[in-house]
Amino acid sequence: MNAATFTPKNIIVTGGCGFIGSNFVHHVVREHPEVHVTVLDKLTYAGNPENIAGLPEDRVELVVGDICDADLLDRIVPGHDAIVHYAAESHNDNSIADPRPFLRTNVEGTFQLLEAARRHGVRYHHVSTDEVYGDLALDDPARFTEDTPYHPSSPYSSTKAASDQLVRAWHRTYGVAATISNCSNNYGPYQHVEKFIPRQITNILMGRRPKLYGDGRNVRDWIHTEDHSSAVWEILTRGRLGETYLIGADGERSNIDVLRAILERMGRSSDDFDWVRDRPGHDRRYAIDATKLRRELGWEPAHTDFAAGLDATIAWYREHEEWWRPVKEATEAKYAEQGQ
Ligand code: NAD
Ligand code: TDX
Repeated sequence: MNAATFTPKNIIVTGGCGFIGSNFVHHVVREHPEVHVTVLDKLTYAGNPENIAGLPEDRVELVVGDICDADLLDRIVPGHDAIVHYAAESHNDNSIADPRPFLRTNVEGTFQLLEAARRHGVRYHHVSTDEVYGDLALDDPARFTEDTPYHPSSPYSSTKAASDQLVRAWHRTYGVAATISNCSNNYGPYQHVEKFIPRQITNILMGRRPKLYGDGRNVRDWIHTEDHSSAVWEILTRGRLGETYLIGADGERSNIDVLRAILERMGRSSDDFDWVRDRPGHDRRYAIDATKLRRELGWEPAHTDFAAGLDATIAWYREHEEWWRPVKEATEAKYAEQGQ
C-alpha cells in the first residue's frame, strides 16, 4: 500500500516566513540535512523574515515574491523537485472583513502554483485545513475523515476548499504529482498575534484582558505546529499521489478551557477576561480522525502534553516581545473596529 519513497533535495516552501511555513523550514533544516529550501514569500502583514533568520545561508534562500506571479514561478521553479505550498491568507476574521485577498492568494495563487508544477514537472504538496469540512455539533461523536463531504462556512475556508478541489482536478486531469493534507488548529512559536492563543498570551503580557467570542464553548482540535511539520514531511516523501491525509493529534478543547488554562498558567484569575461579540458564522467544533495518516505512514505526534506545549508557547512570547510588539497595536485596532 505504501508508495515508493520520494527523496527531495531542493524544495520550494511557499509562505515560509509565516507561522506554520517557517516552523516547517526549521524542521527540514534540523531533520533533513540533505535538503535545500527556497522560501517564496510575499511578506504580507503575516510574513516576517525574522522567522527564518539565522538559518544557514547554504541551506535556506528567501525569494520575496507573489505566488500569483507566473513569470516569477517560471524563473524559480526549474531546478527544484517539489513545491510545498503553505502561503495563504489564513485568518477567518480578516476574511469576513475583506474576502478579496483570500480569493486572490488562496485560489488564484494555488492555480498558478499548480500550473507551474505542471509546466516544470515538479511534485506538489498542498497544505490545507480541517475547516473545509465545515463544523460538527458539540454533542456529535463524529470526527472528520478523508471521506467527510466539503461544507465550508467562512470566506477563508471556502477559498481553501476551492484550492483543494483545484489540486484534485490538476492531479486527475493533467497528472500533476500532488498530495493534500488537511490539518487542525496549530499552536506554537511564531504564530501571529491575531490568532486566538497568541492574542490572549500577549494581551496578558501587556496587562490587558483576553477576549472570548460568543459563549466560549466552541471546540478546536489543537496540534503543536512541530507535529504538523513532521506529518507534512511524511506525506510529501511517502504519501500516495492524489491522496488526502488528515492531520490531527486528538487535541479537542473548548475555547474557554484553553483561555482559562492560559490565565492560570500566567498567574491570573481564571475569570479575568472579556466576553466579546461572536464571529459571524462561527464554526462550532472541529475534530480530526487521523487514522489514515497513523496507519498508512506510521506517523505519531510527539507533543501530546498540551499543558507543556502551552507553557513553552507562553515562555516563547514572554522572551520574544521584540518579535510581536511591533504588530500588536495594529492588530488590536482592527479587532476594536469589529467590536472584538
Ligand atoms: P500565516 O498567515 O501565518 O502565514 C502565511 C504566509 O504566507 C505569510 O508569510 C505571508 O507573507 C505569505 N503569503 C500570503 N500571501 C502570499 C502570496 N500571495 N504570495 C506569497 N506569499 C504569501 O499562515 P499560517 O497560519 O502559517 O498557515 C499556513 C498554511 O497552513 C495556510 O495554507 C493555512 O491555510 C494552513 N493551515 C493553518 C492552520 C492554523 O492553525 N493556522 C491549520 C491548518 C492549516
Ligand atoms: O480573540 C479571539 N477570541 C476567540 O474566542 C480570537 C482571535 C479567536 N477566538 C476563537 C475563535 C475560534 O473559535 O478562538 C478559536 C480559534 O480562533 P483562531 O485562532 O482565529 O482560529 P480558527 O478560526 O479556528 O482557524 C485556525 O485554524 C484553522 C487558523 O487561523 C486557520 O488558518 C486554520 O485553517
